[in-house]
Amino acid sequence: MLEEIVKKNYQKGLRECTNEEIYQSLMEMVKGLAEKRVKKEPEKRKLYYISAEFLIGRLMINNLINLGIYDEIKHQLEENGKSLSEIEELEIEPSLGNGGLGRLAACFLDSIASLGLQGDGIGLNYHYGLFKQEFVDNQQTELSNPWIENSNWLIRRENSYDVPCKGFTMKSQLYDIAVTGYDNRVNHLHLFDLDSIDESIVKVGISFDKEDIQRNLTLFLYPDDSDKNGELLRIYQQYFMVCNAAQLIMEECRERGSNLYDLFEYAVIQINDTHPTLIIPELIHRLMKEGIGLEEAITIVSKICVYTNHTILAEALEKWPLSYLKKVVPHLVPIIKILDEKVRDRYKDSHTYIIDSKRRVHMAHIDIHYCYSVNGVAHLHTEILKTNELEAFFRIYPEKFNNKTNGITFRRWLLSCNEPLTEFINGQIGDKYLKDAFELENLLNLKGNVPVLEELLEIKQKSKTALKDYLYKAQGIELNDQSIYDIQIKRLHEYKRQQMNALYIIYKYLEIKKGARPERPITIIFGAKAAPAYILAKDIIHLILCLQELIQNDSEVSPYLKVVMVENYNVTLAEKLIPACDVSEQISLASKEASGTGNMKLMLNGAVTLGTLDGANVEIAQLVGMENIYIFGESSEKVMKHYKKKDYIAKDYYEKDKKIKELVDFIVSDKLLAIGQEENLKRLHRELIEKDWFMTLLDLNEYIEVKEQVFKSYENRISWARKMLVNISKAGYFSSDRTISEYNEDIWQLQM
Ligand code: 26V
Repeated sequence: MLEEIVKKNYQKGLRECTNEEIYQSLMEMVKGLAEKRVKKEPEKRKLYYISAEFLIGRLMINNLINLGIYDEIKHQLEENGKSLSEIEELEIEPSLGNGGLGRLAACFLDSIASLGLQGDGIGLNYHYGLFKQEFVDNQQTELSNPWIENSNWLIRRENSYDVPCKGFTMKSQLYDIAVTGYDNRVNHLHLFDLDSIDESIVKVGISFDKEDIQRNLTLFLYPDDSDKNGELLRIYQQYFMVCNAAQLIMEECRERGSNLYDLFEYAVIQINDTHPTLIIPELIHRLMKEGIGLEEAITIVSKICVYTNHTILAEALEKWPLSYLKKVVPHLVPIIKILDEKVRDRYKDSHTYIIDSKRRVHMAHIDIHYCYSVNGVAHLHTEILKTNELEAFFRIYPEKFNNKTNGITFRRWLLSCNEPLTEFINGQIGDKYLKDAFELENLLNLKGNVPVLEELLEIKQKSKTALKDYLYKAQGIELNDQSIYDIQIKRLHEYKRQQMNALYIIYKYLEIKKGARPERPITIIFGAKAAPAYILAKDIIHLILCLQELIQNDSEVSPYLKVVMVENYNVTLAEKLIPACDVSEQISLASKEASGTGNMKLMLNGAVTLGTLDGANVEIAQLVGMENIYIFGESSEKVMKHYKKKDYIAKDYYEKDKKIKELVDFIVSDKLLAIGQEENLKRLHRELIEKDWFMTLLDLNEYIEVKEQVFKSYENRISWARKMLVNISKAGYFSSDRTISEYNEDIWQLQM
């Protein structure tokens, strides 16, 4: 079939084609195959997963695997002297997400289709997505990241809707991306775009006129919201997304036979964090326009909307000033006020009000009152929601709260990114685990089999060498593949504590300077983007890059320690880094990481976790047992107590502990100041002593101690391989197929 398409397009054979021509033709073929698999007669009830982010990554290999033609195509290309992996490199990944939340949405779409459920995603078609990161003078700079330019996976549809805002009306244009299920149905990701978008208004880097909504709306994901215009633009984006979603959903449900009063039989809307929350007043508004009374409209909407909370960080819980909403969507304001009044009539506790005393609208409160399900994303996270952050709501609606521990799709995070490990597993236990991930537990029978454990070590070594080759080619980075790869890859945020890892590096550097060399060289790898307006996060990147340079140029230390911060960390890079990882850094301050999903991907690929009892790490620890994970740090309960009592004083740790003082002061040592910027380094130094809101110094000593233990136990290779094996075999629980089955059973109730 590929041959035919190539012939039609270029009048020549596969062998004569360039990789670019083959790539184009493969894409055409896959798009065609996928569309053929879309079910013509849909079931009644359908899921709509609305999210501001879908971090889908490259799609070619994933689609070939899911359509069951990967081996065939790979072989066919090889026969013609072509390499599928080289062709894959032509694909530019759309960066339609920041991190975990967006990637989770993408894994979920894969599992929904793979389980044969009828469910589409709805989001925005950002032309430049999240910024592209480059390092200049050891600082992060941001560039735009065009991905739609050449060939892409978008399919232009007929759908176009009016989106009325105060003073003007915008017109949308719908694009779809096929979501292929593994050996199953095909669903769609609907991405709405603005038909009057104008890419030419982007000037240098990622700057543009934030007030020119009718030309800028879908240019970037989460444009910098550090000022009022940035915040308004985000509200416009959110409204544009939900206004289109509401129209599409109502249109589709009517086509399937709904009279709108019975909407719950036709639709369930999963609200992914609070970004799509305006769908609630928007739907009420539209139902009322159809002649349905207010009370009835509220009841209908409350029967179809469900909400997932992904964070308890106060600064990330959206609260929009009512005045901003009046400026953007005045027609929704009376409805929001009514929703608030109904709450005030029923409940005394002012913590549950939608509009607070400062006239700010708490988006999560709209969701919790007017959705029929509220879920957290890991056991600990849900418990904290119930007993702390959302306690007042849990008292009113205990029946709404439930937990859905996150998961990852094994199609991408094992089959597609780690072929050697996939083959090893298939060889040992067959491939039943592809449909039932718990089957991976059969690997446990091999715990005592030394040759098998040795084979596992060889596979890891191969992936480490592959990463070394890739990073050299792609970024000119030189790795020692005989060193331990210790990896921390995630958004840059103080609560994730990359700065604690940096302080470990300082510790190790000083130790080596004193003559205490590690048994084996250590490579500490970071991948992280900092939000453009998040100054401290950028200071932390600066510190890491300065350490990288310092150590690189110090011949006493560089043979034993290397620091690498990869540029522009994204899904594509994650797929290369994860199979190669030995030690997985999951070191957030306990209670702050809602779940984490990188922790699951790394475990599945045979990395051993070094982490705190936070998010899903807690469940990983329970599954693998304490002998197969390295846990350190203050418990979430104690951390929360510190916050309540306000009794964590960073300065005390700094002043009373000579070692801590030495490490922290190194940030502003002559050596680092000679490399980096005084302003950044001094600010970070001051912050760690004067504030340290995420309690880095609290856990620092224990972190260093346990990390040293990790490196020591790495030297017992067979015992380490056993830990790897246990981690892989227990990862089945974290398949997103399991997560989605739970969502479906407990919340969505769609036909399988
Ligand atoms: C958003 C923002 C936006 C404004 C500035 C600061 C800030 C800080 C954090 C966030 C996080 C938004 C929600 C989010 O991405 N949560 C992540 O969701 C993942 C999937 O459930 C989960 O694994 C991560 O633990 C959680 O952080």
